[in-house]
Parts: sequence; structure tokens; C-alpha cells
Amino acid sequence: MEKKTNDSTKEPAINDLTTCDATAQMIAKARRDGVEIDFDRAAAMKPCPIGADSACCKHCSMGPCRLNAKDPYGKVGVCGATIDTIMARNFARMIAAGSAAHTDHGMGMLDLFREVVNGNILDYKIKDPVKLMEVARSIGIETEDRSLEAVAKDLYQELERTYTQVEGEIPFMKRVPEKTLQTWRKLGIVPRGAMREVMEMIHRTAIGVDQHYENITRQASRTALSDGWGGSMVSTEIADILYGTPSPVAVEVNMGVLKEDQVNIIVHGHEPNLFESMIESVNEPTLLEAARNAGAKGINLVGMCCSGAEVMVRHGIPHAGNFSSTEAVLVTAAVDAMTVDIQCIKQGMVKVAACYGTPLITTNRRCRIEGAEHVELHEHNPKECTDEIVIRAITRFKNRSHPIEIPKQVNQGVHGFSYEYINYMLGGSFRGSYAPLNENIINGRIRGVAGVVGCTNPRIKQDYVHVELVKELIKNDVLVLQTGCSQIALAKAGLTTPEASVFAGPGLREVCEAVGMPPVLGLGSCVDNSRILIAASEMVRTGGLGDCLADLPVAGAAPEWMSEKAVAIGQYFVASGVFTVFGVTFPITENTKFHKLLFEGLEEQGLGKWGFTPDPHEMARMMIAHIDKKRKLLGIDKARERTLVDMADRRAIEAA
Ligand code: NFS
Repeated sequence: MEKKTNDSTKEPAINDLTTCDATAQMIAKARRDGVEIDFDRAAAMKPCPIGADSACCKHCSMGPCRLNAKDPYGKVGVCGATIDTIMARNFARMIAAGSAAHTDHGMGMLDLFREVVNGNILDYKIKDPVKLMEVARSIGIETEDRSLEAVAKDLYQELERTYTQVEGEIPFMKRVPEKTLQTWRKLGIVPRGAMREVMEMIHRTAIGVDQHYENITRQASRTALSDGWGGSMVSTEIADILYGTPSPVAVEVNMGVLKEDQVNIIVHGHEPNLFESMIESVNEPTLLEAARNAGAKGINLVGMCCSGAEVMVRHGIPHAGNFSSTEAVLVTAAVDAMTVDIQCIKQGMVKVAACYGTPLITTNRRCRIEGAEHVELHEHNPKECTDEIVIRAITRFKNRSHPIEIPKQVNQGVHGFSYEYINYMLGGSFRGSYAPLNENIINGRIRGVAGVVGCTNPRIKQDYVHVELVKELIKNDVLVLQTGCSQIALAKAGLTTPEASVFAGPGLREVCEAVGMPPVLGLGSCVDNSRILIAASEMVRTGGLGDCLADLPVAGAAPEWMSEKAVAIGQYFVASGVFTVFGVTFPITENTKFHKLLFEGLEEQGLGKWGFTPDPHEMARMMIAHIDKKRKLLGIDKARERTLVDMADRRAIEAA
């Protein structure tokens, strides 16, 4: 067994690390087994205080320069860079990296779409032609009396511009409410192709180029918008076209979805291509027979993180947990193959997997990990890869040599609320519309809408901030939309079922009960935050809630964020007009001009603004206060008290 390598003489109490009982059980087992996982590393590695405040610049070899966050204007870097320049550059580079991740993922999806449309790839097909036609129409492609193939080819050509366009506006700008677009035009932040925006962002943040924090921030917004309204949106739309647009489906979540008597295969990562092919492989009669011959009752395919969220909302595939559980789940010793592609894959999994004899298999040319096995997925013949992984998993099942301990927790949720389904659900099949949503916001039954999204982070108590925040929001009649790891936290807390509407305030509860929907709607993976942008645009278009996205009574939060992608998402929500609150930490020093720009100045320019607090109750207060402010400006405010989640509510939720 692996010995602990970090000095963790003072082991933190497990209930300070997570509120997820299954993960807690596995942390305890890992300690007994002498295996180090992410929570141990987080305890042993304190964050660098200078880096945490973004007061460090290492963009050239005259440095690295360290400024003092306590005395931000006391010093400058060797080149003369002020703390505002340094922080703006660091923040902008996080946005460039996060945007590059989403847009590269989206471009991979578009490459696949092109090959499918051209008939070069036969293993994937256009599964949702209705969606294809709708997306084409939404960006001005003629669809009347035209073949699916002809429209698909035009759609590919148009969407390619999302990445490559040198000048002018990218196609999905046609979906942005007019007044929001005008604000962007005035500020010069309408994105061109993402390749250009990311390239320019990296250039401008190099030594000796852009040294005005306001100018850097403008390009940061433009880059982030090329992600949210570009790369991420393409990814969502193409995944829907190829694999089907989600509609609500009952799903099982938590580590109890693993089965001791079956071959357990986990897919973790981001691009749905791997998972879709894996679904085919685990249903292959010859492989099922091989599994039975090895003594297994079947092959159990489950997801984690965003890959898991993609197939959970499309196919109802069970989900074993979010980012902070990806090492803990290996401690069960029940995982016969952990298969990954790109993004949010912790290198630490290699050692943990080795301790329990689980093959950790990378599949994407863009993500290799030293010590992991590599079985590359080629989209022209994806089953070659996924069949091979199933065979390796069956072999591992046959040779299982570690005692297995699977936590019993299995929670139920209903997920898969695409923009299209919300339209249908609220308006009915003949008059699909967002009008009922707007009406219920105007009449006050629904106070506003919150997007609660993003990662979990082993530096803080897993799931706690997500769940406490959302409980308080729904109690105050705020409808919650969710993506990514956050929705898994809420599913584990039992709040993504229609029955959970009893925990909502009276207005939201009435709406949920009338429609039969949960008060917390899971929309999909992190790139599916684009669904929230589309839904918000439709709310503006439907009328009665102002002229632009910034007028809406909405707010966003990434309560337990850790990834640069989360910063990119935060910035595209802020640039779109949304008040967005981060938890955990904020990588910018207070009492600086750059901080003031992010937290106040951007709103004065007609955009949204940033907020920060690690405390879920304070976060709820800030978001509700913002929603109420917007209601007041719209003239739809009624005096109402903020309701606190009391002990009785807490007990009721815990008992559910
Ligand atoms: Ni998004 Fe965070 Fe990762 Fe997905 Fe999960 S950690 S920023 S939610 S899996 S991308």
C-alpha cells in the first residue's frame, strides 16, 4: 500500500472535509489503508499567500516579482508594473486558459460534426434533426425546403467561424438581446473567433504589452464572451444534435451506484464522444458474455464530473459523484476501470488507482498522465478504444484482489432541463413559451432565477456551500438552475426531485407543484452554462423584464470553484450582465483599482459585476438583495422579507 508522502500530522476531522457521507466513508477507509488522496494533499499544502492574492508576476525573467497585498501600492515590479496591471494580467490569463479549454472542447465537437456530415465517420449520427434545424434558423441559415444534409453543411461552415473568424461578430451574436449587444459594441467587446481572442489575450498580457488594467479587462471580457456565446455554446448545440437534446429523466446519484457483483466502469472527463461510444461497448453481446464468463452479473457503466453530467441528462446513466470524489471513489476498490479524457482529471488518481489495482486509462491525445495506461479514442473507430477498455475492466474484475467497500448511498434526482424542455414544460406543447416563467416572476411567485454552478474544491467542505446556498435560495422563491458538479451536490442532498418543492417558498412551491418540476433544475455539464445564457435571452425577448440581460432579476454563483474554467464562466456571465458571486477565495487583492473595477465599475458600464464571500448564507443574502434590486428597477417589487432556513427546515431536508 502507498505510504503517506505529505506530512499530515494534524489530520483534519473528516466531517470538516465533506458533507458527502459516501466520500467521508472513503476518506476514512483511505486513512485506514494508508492511502493519500486529494483532501490530504490539500491539508498538507497551504496555498501560497502571494499567489492567492495574485500579487505575484512571473511573466519574465526579471522577476518573479512579489508585491505586498497588504500595502498594494508600496512597490512595483522590476518593469514598473503596478499591482493593478499584475492582477489584471493574471486574472485575464486565467480567463484565456479557461476559455481555451471550453472552446477547444467545442471545436473537437465541431470537428466530429463535420466528419459525420461529410460521411467520413459512421459511428456517430445526427440524432436530433429538429434541433439541427432550430440552431441553423437561429443564426440565419435558410432551412425551408432544404435537405438536412445541405443545412448541416451550412451550419458547420457558419459555426466554424466561432473559432476562426478574424474580423466581425461570431454567429451566436444573433441570439444576444439587442440592447446587450449594443452595450458590447459600444465597449468594443463583441467577440471575434475564439482563436483570435485567446491569442490576443495571451499576447497582451505578456511583458511590456497591455499595461492598463481597464484595457486588459476589456479583452478579458471579449475572450470570455467568445467562450460562453461561442465555444461552449457550440459544444452544447452540437452535442444535442449528435446525441439528443436532454429532457427530464430520473437518475441515481452517489457512490452506491457501484455494484459489487458487476464490472464497474467509470467515465470521467468532458467530451461526450467517449461516453457515447462506451455505452455501445457495454451493451455489446460478446462483451456482456465475456463479463458473465468472468463471473460478473453484468457491466455497470457510471459517470463522474461533467462527462457524467452529459450522459446523465441524455440517457439517465447513474452518476457516482463530483470532482472532490474522483479519488475517494477509487478507494472502494470496486472500480474495474477509471476512464478519462480531458479536463479536471487529477494526476493524484494515478497513485490511488495503483493502490487498489484499478486501471486508470487516458483516451485522448491531449491528455496523457505519467503512470496511466493510454488507449486512444479515434473518432473514426471509437469502439476499438472502448471495447478494449471494457476487456481490461473485465480482466480486472476477474482478478480483483482488494477487499471491496461500496458506500450504500444512492440518491434520486430528476435532471435534464434543457432550454427547449423548459420552454415546453412551462408553455405546453402547443404554445411552448417562456411567458409563464416571466409572468410568475412579474407576479412575484418566483422572485428571480439563480444559476448555481461549478466545481467542488478539496480546500473546503465538499458540497456544503452549494447545498446551503441553494436551500436558502429556493426557500426565498428563487428558482435555481444548475450545471456541472454543483448539481451533483444538490442531487445528493435530495433537492433535484419534484417532491423537493416542499422546501421551496410558497410562491416557487406553487409553480413547481403546478408544473411538476423540482425547484432546482439540473441542465447538464459545465459547457451547458450556455443553456442558461439562452434561457436568459429568451426571458428578455419574451418581455416584461427589461430590455437587456443586465435588467433581469437573476444572479449567478460558483460557490466551491477551483478551475480557471470557472473564472472564464464567471467573466462571461458578468460581461453578459449577471451579478456573479464566487466562494472559496477570490484571486484579487481588495482595496485596489482593479478590484473596484470588477466589483463595481463593470456594472456602471452596463455589464454585470463580481461578488465574493465564502459563506453560503451571506452569498444567498447578496444574490437575493441583487434580485430584489432588479425587481425594484423593473417596478415589480413587493415588500417581502428574506426567509431564513431554520432548524426545523434543516431537519426536514436531512430526513428527506
Ligand atoms: Ni466545471 Fe469545475 Fe470540472 Fe465540470 Fe466539475 S470541476 S469548472 S463542473 S468536472 S468542469
